[in-house]
Amino acid sequence: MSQVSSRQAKKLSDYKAPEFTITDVELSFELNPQATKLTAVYQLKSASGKAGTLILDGQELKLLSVSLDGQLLNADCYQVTAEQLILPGMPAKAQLELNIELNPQANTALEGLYLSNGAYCTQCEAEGFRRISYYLDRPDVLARFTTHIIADDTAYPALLSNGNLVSSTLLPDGRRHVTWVDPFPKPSYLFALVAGDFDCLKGSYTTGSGREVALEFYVDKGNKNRAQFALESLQRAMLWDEQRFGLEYDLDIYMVVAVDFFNMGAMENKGLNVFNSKYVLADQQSATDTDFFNIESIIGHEYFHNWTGNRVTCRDWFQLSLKEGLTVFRDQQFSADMGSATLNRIDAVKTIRTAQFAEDAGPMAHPIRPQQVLEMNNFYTVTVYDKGAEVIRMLHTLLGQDGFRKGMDLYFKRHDGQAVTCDDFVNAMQDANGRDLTLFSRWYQQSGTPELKVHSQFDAKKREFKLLMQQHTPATADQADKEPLLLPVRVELLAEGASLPYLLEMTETQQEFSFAVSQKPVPVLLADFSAPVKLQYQYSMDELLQIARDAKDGVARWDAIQQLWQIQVKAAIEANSSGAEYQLPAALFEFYRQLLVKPLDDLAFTAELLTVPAYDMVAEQFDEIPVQTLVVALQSFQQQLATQLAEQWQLCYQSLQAEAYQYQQQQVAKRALRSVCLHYLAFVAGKDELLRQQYNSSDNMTDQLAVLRACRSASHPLFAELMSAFEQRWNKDVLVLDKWFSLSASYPQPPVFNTLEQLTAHPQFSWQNPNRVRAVFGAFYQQNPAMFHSEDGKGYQQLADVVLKMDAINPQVASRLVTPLLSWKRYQSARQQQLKAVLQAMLTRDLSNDLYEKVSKSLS
Ligand code: 0A1
Ligand code: ZN
Repeated sequence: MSQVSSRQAKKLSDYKAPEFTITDVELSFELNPQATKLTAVYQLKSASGKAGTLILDGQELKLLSVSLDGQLLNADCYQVTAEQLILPGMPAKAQLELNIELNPQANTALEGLYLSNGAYCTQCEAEGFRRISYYLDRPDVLARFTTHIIADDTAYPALLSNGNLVSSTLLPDGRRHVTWVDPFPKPSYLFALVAGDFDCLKGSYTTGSGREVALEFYVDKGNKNRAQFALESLQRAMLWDEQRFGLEYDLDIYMVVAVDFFNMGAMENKGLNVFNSKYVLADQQSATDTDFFNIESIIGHEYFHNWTGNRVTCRDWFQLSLKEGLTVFRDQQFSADMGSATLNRIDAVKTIRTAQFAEDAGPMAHPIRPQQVLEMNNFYTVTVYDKGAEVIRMLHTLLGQDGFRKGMDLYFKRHDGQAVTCDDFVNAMQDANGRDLTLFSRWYQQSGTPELKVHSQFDAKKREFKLLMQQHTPATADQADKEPLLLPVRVELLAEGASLPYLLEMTETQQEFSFAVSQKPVPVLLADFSAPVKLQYQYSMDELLQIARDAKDGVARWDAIQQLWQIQVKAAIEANSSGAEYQLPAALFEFYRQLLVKPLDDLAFTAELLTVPAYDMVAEQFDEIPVQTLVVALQSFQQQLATQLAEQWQLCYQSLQAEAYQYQQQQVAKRALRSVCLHYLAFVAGKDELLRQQYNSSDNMTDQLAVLRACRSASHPLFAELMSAFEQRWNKDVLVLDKWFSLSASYPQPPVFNTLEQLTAHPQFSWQNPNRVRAVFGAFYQQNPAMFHSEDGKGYQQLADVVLKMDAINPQVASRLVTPLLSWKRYQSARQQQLKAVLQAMLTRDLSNDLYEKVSKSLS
């Protein structure tokens, strides 16, 4: 656990270029579970050409010896602290050799070198390399790496690292010695090593310029078939990046290793990606359509990092969005091209409106380029990633596809092989397009969610329609003063059955835009969610229904329905306060009835329109969230829709017959609509047979899980029976069992507290494995608002206990799990007290920096 002295926040404004750099690194690992020996040899160079003090980062390392230019140093020639190795009088050019011992088996934080089900594996981003060796562990030190791995040949036939394999020798003692050389200079965070006994699925890809690249997927024994889809996704991603951005892969081999123990989704180590196995392994029996989608998108994401992140990397960690915002933007464009652009966009909007807006409104608010950080791992956030992608997307909107491409080309031309800043990226966009982006750059400095208030005026005589717009960004926890931003606002004007599109650029606090029209139009504002803001405009119910029917932009049509639901929620809360039960208006039933009788051509979009918004989408609209009222209202809406349109759900369901499973867009869309129908049918009495029938007869996980989810949402009596069958069927397949863990933890009734205890006692549950912990407790707080926020505070206490337990095992996981407890200011006073009490109790403990940063901020 960290000492008080290490709780030193780092600031962007303190950035200094390093005094020494490392040009070449040679690492030799002799693997052993408890005592791995590492010899690290660095070629060092001082930037100024002068001798000086070299300070290397290091954590939890056992340093055995230090040699300088071949001479063993006495221990009094250097100083070792908890986080540094300090070497005074370092010559301007030198070779430094370190001998270190590591204990991968004891590493439960999963940073540095650790064991995942017996296989060695590393995770170095952001600052994990310092848990492998003392180093200049910062992204602006780029070195060529050579890696030797020595391990028992029978137990660890696969010995992998970055770059190309240059030799492999069997030693007389039965161990193998392999050597990998990565010709591309890279920061330490992109280093990786893997050693294990895997099945390997092989493929290849021929680049546009005719080079053949070997593709290798390393997975647990017996899982080779489940990696096929990931391999094909990689081939699609490689082709897409050539076609869309002219970017080719640059090594002879690209490897992906799937491991069970992983803190995040995946990691883009040069030439050797390490993936959480849930984002590699899939087949129709064990994975849902959403799983397939996520695999393609994350495989794409990590591959796209090879240029946006690896070839051009970050100068410092404050610039994280340089690679992450841009790479998320690129993976979103890829997914849009592989499937439905509208549905992908809707998903991105949901993420921003729920998690990102909540982050802006909470104690951890930060700009996409944070200015101050205690623990870097806390800044792999929806703000840096997803709002970062929105900022890139706005550039794309402002410059157009061709202008954006010109900017990308210039960015690579200028910065290939460098570690740069977000300003360098914006400058490339600016210079390639001859456009001043100074005002736009504020998006990188300013945190918070802008509110965009719009009024309209119509002058029939002048035949003029005006939009009066005001922008205002409320203060955030980290920043009191806000300035106006450049907002690209897409608008459609609907009149006489036609729709006219405009792109407005708002640059001031207040602005007026006029349009020559012959009739009063209905304005479709912020079409395509063209800027990550909260829009306020007084729409009537009829206008929203018209937009839902007639707007050109699918996102705007969906958004109109979202706004309709928000109106219903507010009305239900009002009715509730006077003790009445709120009935949904006839016009809404009618709209739904028509959609069901005659679904749109795009069935997935139809399904999306027919879905009542989730709790978190609705909750985010409230400064003070009325938890139970919202839960009750949303449940009642679903019940009313289910009952009123029971016959239509049934007919629509029957019209969509299941076919032999394929992961293919039309089929995915059809299953999505079937699942929505089934969801409502679970709220209607007498549908047991239908539910059971789908569960038993379907040939794929998507349709089976749809039954379980429907039963869970409706608290249907069949739930227990089907869940037990599911558990028996998948007991040995822990990745699939995670779905069962999550469903169990999200059952919206009080027995869930006992269930949570049983789940953590399940033979397949492990506190050491982040996937298991997230499957249970992530689902509990994300998908079970009724129980997480239960009146007696039991849900909060439950999560707080788990967070503390996890902090001793894996601080990164603990720190992510604590998030829902931090926003105590958003609840009514009884809940505020309960939440504050658990946070205060936490702060009396010896916390990791990860957890301390968040908990202390939330209470300050
Ligand atoms: N760069 C990876 C995400 C990642 C970040 C941190 C990690 O460990 C602390 C692991 C992975 C990505 O964007 O995919
Ligand atoms: Zn990334």
